[in-house]
Amino acid sequence: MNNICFVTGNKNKLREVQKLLLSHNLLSLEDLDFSDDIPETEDTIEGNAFLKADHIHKKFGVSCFSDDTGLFIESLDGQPGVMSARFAGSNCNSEDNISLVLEMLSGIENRKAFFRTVICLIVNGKVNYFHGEVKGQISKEKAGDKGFGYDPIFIPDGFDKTFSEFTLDKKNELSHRALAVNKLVNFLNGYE
Ligand code: ITT
Repeated sequence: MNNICFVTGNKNKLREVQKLLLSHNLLSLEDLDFSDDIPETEDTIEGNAFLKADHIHKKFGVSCFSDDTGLFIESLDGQPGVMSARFAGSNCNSEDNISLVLEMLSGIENRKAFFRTVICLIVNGKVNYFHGEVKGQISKEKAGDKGFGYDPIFIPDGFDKTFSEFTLDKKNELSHRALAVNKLVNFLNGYE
């Protein structure tokens, strides 16, 4: 298996993963000429990761994997969690989501949070999951212009700057996604 499709419509995720998965020829959804929306209707990130990979595996018969990621904030009872993409409403963007988080945390001292990524891999109908988590804090205001999504307000433990102030390579040294992708790479390297 040399070709593997990364089932994502998110170009930033694709850029991060392309730098980590060098042993295989990574196909994008564009390469498959697929641009439909795959509804994420499950109530867990594992469930949504499965829906995305299963859709493409069934439609094209290719080996593929998806990534579903959530930001879980302790003092918001784990929100936005599985709702991370649509936290501020169905047509919202990352700016809206960030504004809502900062508003909900206004005046709250406990700003602990973690990012969690679940990768769902499907090869020949067999399903495998790989997880990655990184703990940190939600900053009081946005900082940085790199990264995407909630990166401008997430400060990983052990650092004093947000993921948006990290280079892509530095984020890839410690992020939730990198931890999960490294497990995927180990699995794929032992596969053939
Ligand atoms: P695909 O489902 O097509 O892969 P998506 O952007 O919808 O792309 P998710 O459902 O996994 O991906 O993302 C949930 C939300 O979390 C979304 O708002 C992302 O911008 C955000 N997010 C995901 N990974 C992130 C990361 O590494 N840093 C910051 N925010 C992230």
